[in-house]
Amino acid sequence: MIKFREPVFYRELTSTNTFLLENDFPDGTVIVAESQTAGRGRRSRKWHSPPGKNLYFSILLRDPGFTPLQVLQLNLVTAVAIVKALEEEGIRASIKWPNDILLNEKKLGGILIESEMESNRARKVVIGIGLNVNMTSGEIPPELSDIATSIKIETGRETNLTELLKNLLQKLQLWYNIFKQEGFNHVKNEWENYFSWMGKEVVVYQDGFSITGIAERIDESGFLIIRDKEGRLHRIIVGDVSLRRRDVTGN
Ligand code: BT5
Repeated sequence: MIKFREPVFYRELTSTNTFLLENDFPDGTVIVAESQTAGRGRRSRKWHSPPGKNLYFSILLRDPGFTPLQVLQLNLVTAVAIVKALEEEGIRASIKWPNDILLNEKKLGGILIESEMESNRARKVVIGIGLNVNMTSGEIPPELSDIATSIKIETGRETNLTELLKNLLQKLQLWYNIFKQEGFNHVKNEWENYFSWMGKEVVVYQDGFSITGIAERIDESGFLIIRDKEGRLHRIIVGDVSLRRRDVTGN
């Protein structure tokens, strides 16, 4: 049974993920920062983390016993919990495989999971979540203005950060326990309900080459299955998926 501790708040950290990775906190620790000076995405990309407006937090799981595949699946579990929490706030977000949270096709949030493995089992897993909440369009740097959004920008509504965090942590704890006790299959069905690109044409960029096809489903491991023009199925393990700006009929 996974149980989180009461969140610990910091005014500023380099990165909530780094802070948990570099220190020796107990299982279930939740670290929240008002701002991050070196917020990170995957592959050393930057996470824009201005003060006071958004949520930046990380959760530590010690010896959860997860295999490398389960650590990957944790991305999808986390995404389901986030969209479920948002749904309760009246916000219908969707998921871009594997780890982006979208609202009206723009990026509302991201997930960064980092782990320390030993003999194929996770000794330490840090789940980092960044969610754009009350940030206005003027607070989004120009290079992100086409791709990023916030709850405030999309709904015009101000959200109470503490309440939202509480809701998110409840849902995350619930879904980690469902995942741990009942396995990924339970999460998979939920995940597919929120995958906005299901049945759409996508381009997958991977190590310098790309595959175009229809996003059909995710398999029992959580990998994305796409079907190309020749009808061949491709199983996508990691990579950036981006949707083509035209639908499948070419309109
Ligand atoms: C992610 O990476 O989407 C994972 C982001 C995780 C951030 C959290 S905040 C708390 C914890 N502590 C950390 O240091 N990190 C985690 P990736 O899929 O690599 O996407 C990164 C890309 O998203 C960047 O290259 C930008 O294009 C874009 N981006 C950066 N900041 C953004 C923001 N605030 N909102 C939307 N998009 C953003």
